[in-house]
Amino acid sequence: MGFLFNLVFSILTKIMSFITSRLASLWDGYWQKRLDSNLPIPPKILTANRPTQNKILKHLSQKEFLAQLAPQAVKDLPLLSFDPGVFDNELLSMKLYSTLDPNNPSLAKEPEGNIREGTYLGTQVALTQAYSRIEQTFSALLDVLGIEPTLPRFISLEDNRKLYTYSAYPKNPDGSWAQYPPHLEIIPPDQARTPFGIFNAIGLIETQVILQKITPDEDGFIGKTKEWLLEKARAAAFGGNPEKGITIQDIVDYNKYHRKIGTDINNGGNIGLLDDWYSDRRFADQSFTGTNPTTITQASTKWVQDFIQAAKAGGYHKWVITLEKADKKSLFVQDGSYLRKAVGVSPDATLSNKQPGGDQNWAVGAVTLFQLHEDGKLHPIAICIDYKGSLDKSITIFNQRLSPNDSTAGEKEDWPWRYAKTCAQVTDWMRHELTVHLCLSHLVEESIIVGTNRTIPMNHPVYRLLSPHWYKTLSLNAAARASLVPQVVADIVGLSPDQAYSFLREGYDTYDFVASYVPNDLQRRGFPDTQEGLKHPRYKNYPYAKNVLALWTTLRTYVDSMIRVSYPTDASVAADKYIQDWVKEVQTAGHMPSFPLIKSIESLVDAITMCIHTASPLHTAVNYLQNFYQAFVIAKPPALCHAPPTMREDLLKYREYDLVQALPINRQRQWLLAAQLPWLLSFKVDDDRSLLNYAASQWHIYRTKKGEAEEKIKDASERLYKELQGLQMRFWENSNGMDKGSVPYMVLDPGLTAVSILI
Ligand SMILES: *[C@@H]1O[C@H](CO)[C@@H](O)[C@H](O)[C@H]1NC(C)=O
Ligand SMILES: CC(=O)N[C@H]1CO[C@H](CO)[C@@H](O)[C@@H]1O
Ligand SMILES: [Fe+2]
Repeated sequence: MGFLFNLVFSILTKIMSFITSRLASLWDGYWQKRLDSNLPIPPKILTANRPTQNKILKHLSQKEFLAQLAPQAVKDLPLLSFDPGVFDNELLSMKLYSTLDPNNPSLAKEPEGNIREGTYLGTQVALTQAYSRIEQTFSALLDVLGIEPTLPRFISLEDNRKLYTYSAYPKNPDGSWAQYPPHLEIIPPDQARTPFGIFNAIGLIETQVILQKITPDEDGFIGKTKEWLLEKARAAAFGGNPEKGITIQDIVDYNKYHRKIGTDINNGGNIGLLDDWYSDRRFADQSFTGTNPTTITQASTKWVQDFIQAAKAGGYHKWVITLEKADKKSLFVQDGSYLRKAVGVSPDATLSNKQPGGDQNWAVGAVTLFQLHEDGKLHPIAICIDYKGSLDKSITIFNQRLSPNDSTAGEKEDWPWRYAKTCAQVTDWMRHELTVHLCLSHLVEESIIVGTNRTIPMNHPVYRLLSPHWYKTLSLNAAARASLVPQVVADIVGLSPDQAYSFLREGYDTYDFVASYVPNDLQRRGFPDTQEGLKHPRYKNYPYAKNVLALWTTLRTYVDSMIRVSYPTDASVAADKYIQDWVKEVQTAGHMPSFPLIKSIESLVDAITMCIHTASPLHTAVNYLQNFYQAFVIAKPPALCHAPPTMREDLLKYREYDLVQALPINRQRQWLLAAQLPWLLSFKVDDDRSLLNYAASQWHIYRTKKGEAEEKIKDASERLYKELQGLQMRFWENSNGMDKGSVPYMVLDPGLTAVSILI
């Protein structure tokens, strides 16, 4: 009996495993199916690591999460190390490194390698390496100047003031507008006395040569992909459907098989792999958990009235009734209406840009009205596609779906509405990349770094508390200013370079340091400023708010303990000459009048917490999801590729063809740059540069030190580690607490949160 049972059981097991393996190979076969034999073969590494929709949407189980969680006790965390030479080696092997004669920079030899013949992967690698090269050039340059030295040096405050000067702002000495907010001026007045002249030339030539190489011209790159696209267009034309051309589905399919290697926290997955990437739900969710979860704001009474008026004018009777009945507190906006003012043009100006050799792009300042329902679902109600001074002078359309519970069946084919959502994404692309990310995170931090270096000695407690959060920021920003913005961003947005710089300045000039403290910021945007308040189910899909507030509280507690080691009383803060100079310097030379007066422990702790928040949690939230939300370019394009409609009636007639025309679908260079930028900037932070590892490292340094102050620092570091480790678990819960089918939100996990702005 037992024998028979065993036999039957073993046969059944064999059959089962045969079926499973057949199924698996069928499944594999399905995924490995080539899209088109004309296309380049995706690199193996990509084929092996292809996140599916299910994988992307899967939250780790508690068991899985616990298995990879950092140890509870700081002493159990192994410290890791880091290898910066990797990219250099790859760059050398690709022969993309230009050879320069330091005595005569004009004798630059072009790199031997040429990306034109390169494969898709080659292009990715090359851009990364080029970027890394540029960044390293600036590091080396700053190193020579004594700024961000490879090995720490002690430099007196007096010398520091000579080294660190602010760039002119808001105008240059010649009267022209400054391009960027006040930043480190790296051209010393007397170039002859320093090796800077040569380094500067090298840096710039290298930057330009490499960027030219890796930004292929129209005929250059990914030959087979281009042929495939053209073939598609031709086939469609000859097949009698010329107006169809390439469809959005083609791009979706293409994205399945041809993506970049996963180097980010989502393993290379992107929103285009979700079947409903274009839906209202995914659109709305991005205001809460996308790359820019920081600007959704409760609608003012004026906005509500204006939109009700627009609903009446457009004949959307159901919306008029719904909006009049709605709790006004449930209405939120993403308000891009300030765009034209910010770039310095009149309310009815056309915003368009064509760089030499590039294509024409258009920019829009869209305003989106949302309703946040009691069950936590955020629903887009209406979109003004481009605000021109008032809603009645602009085009506004309303969603056909009144509630998030309405059927989603018609969403895919609702082309006018999809076009409007695309406009909103274009606006948010600019606002996110240029304002929130570059200006309010990278450049605000830099301005404070320069002010600190100019006023606070290196052995001062404030300097020691802040400097670990400034690792790499200055050289990285210098690289971004020299290359990324003028040579990449300028080419892909619908603003002229001057308009883009004006937009940056506006971001800086309207920045309010104190109002941006996390609790203040939540409050001013109409959200609760306590964990208790955020527990309401209404906020279940806004884990960014909960996580960033928790990090604020934790960091603030830590800063408070650290500051109290050196400052026993408010009077001791008020009497500290360096702190007082610091405030004055940032307010005046740094042109940040909202930087607070600091006369008490509280105000000092708040200001320092804000500096760390900006460098660490804020930057992490707005930086590391770029690949996921932007590499699939049509989901969030940087510009429109066709002029927006001027009449509402025209928009209402839009078909797929009109949307396709507005997307950079047939513009390879633009597509490549728009996909590369987020890919490049989303490289997952090295473990040893995380906030968690920072706490652990500091504890390791202080663990054996004796002395009252040292012990306090050791304890504060241990507490910080412990709290951050606890937050890992809470953030996992917050992520799981979202509605079913949400994209997990773990970007602020303290083990993934970068300690500084380093990319
Ligand atoms: C959607 O449906 C659910 C379940 O029936 C309900 O609880 C919720 O209130 C509805 N939401 C809206 C906004 O109508
Ligand atoms: C000499 C000096 O104080 N330099 C510091 C200025 O700020 C940068 C940014 O963190 C530090 O890395 C430097 O050490
Ligand atoms: Fe960044």
